Amino acid sequence: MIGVFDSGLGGLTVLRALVERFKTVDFVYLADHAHVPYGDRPSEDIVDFTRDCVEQLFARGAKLALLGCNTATAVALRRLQQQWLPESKWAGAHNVLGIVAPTVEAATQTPWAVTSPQYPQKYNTDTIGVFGTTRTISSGVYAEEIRKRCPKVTVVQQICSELAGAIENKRPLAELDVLVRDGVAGLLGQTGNLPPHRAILGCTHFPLVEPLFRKYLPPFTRILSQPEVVADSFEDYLARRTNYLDGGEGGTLTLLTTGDPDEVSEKARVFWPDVPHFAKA
Ligand code: DGN
Repeated sequence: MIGVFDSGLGGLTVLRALVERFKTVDFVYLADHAHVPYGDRPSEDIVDFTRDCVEQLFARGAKLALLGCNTATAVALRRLQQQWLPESKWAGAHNVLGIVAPTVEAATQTPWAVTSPQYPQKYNTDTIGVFGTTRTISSGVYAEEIRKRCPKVTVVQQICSELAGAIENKRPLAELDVLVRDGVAGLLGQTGNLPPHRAILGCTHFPLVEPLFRKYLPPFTRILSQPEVVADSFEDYLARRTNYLDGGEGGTLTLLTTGDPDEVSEKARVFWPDVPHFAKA
């Protein structure tokens, strides 16, 4: 059984891709609506809440917990992997993964140098653009991971602080359009208006407005679909570690929230129109 955690509902974009890909695997999703949003909380709180939720997923039979949230991955993953898990009663048969590493891996795959007739001389370095929440971008985790793999790549990052909340709260399309337009303009402004070759939408809410990013990013900027990329990476990972799939009936999906299940189920339809009902965690 695989557990997927998010502070709220953005992780459903990742969960949906996994459920569609792995039809015989059992999934349990836990959303921490009692504490959402994590964005403005101190790091220590984010680590504590994330650890509590991962423990709940393990207690419900998951052997592998995926942090289906860039913010929680950026702030809590290393602490959980390096400090908490090895000392916990779950050490050995359980593991915690995040979604930043597979995304960076896909974004830095070669060959991907693109030449642009628009910018023939200037365009001689590879650039990756990253959009994310304040927490994710200010953690620097994307820039760090990208530079570890490709030291010469230029990384430009842009905080889109209001976008995840606006998506979750079903704000009108025109409002989302302006937020994306401003975010893209902010990123392109940092590159001297030289567009990035690749763009990472580093927040699990953002795939829902990918067409708006497409509208404002230059046509040859390739946008990475994080849910797809994570599903691809999971496929490789699970093929080598089938032990994490033990302990379920096969093909079940359980959705849990620490908040109000009716309210959460209603909101969840923005992310997944025929999503099953949530239960109280
Ligand atoms: N969707 C979450 C992420 O991937 O970072 C952010 C949710 C939030 O903090 N509003």
